[in-house]
Amino acid sequence: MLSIPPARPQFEEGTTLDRFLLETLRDHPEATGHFVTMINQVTLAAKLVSARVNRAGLAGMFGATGSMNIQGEYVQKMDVYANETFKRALEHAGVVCMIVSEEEEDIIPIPAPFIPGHYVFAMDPLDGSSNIDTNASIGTIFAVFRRQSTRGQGEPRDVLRCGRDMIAAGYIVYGAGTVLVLSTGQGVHAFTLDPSVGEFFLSHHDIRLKPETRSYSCNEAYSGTWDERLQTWLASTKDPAAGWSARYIGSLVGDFHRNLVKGGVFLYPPSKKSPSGKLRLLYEAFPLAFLAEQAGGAATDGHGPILDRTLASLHERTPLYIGNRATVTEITRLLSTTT
Ligand code: P6P
Repeated sequence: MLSIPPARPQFEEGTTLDRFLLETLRDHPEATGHFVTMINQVTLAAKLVSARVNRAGLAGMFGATGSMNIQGEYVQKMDVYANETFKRALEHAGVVCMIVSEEEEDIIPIPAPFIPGHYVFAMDPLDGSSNIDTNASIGTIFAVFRRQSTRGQGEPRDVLRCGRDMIAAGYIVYGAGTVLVLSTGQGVHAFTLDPSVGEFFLSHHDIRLKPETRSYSCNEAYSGTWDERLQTWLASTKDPAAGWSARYIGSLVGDFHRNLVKGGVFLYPPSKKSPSGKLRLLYEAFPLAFLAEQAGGAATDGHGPILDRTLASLHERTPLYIGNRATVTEITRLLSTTT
């Protein structure tokens, strides 16, 4: 009679992303293997982009391509590489019915002979690209919806959705290490790439935003054109007794990741330069808001929760206040009161 080994901790050291997904999704009968396949393809693309980012300077991948994207931003060589790498990793796997990318104006259909799948994948393939040449953290951000149409190529109604319809969200931050942060609605978990074996291992289980951290991230150079109530709040952080510190990388993924791990709030308000805010609702604000709420934080556009918004156009922009729930709530209340 074989003795039964003692129960193992569910998420012991050395838990791979694949094992984590299989163990956490087995209670979701509706989660077909397609979702795990999709995330595995995301991790393949992440490893390829990580390897290229880490030697961008050696591979002639610094700098701009000379062309401009839909956002009116100069496209960096690495942007193009990341965009193509994630598309190629996903389009053939039979798991997505469309891809939406910051780098492309229109919905990206699934090319023949590949079969469209259950999910909508929206991404900023390489956020923070202006930092590529400075070796600062940059990242890929993604949001996942289950399609509403029943078959064939995805339709606009599959992606013009309310943020609450998202079924998963995540990002990969390419920094001192490569870390994939993911939530499927059961908390936020981070997986660190061990490049020596090419595997993502669970490194942070159930991340919770630290409510007590008084750290803010914003581009203060633009604060002179912000709403006066926000300028008053920003001025209040200068009181030594208030105990605030400021951290700003200028790369949304890097700034968000620091706040997720250490606590803090990120602000990108409307300004004269970006009257509707600079960040994009679908593939930046939606996924990070999903993660922030799953980690016990909050995300608003200054009026209400980002996740209550419904997307009206693929690349629409939004103001974003995201991080510690108390601070985001305080700022949103300030901006909602009539002066
Ligand atoms: P600013 C990077 O270009 C980006 O889209 C985000 O990653 C970042 O948070 C923001 O722009 C920085 O904008 O106006 O402060 O340079």
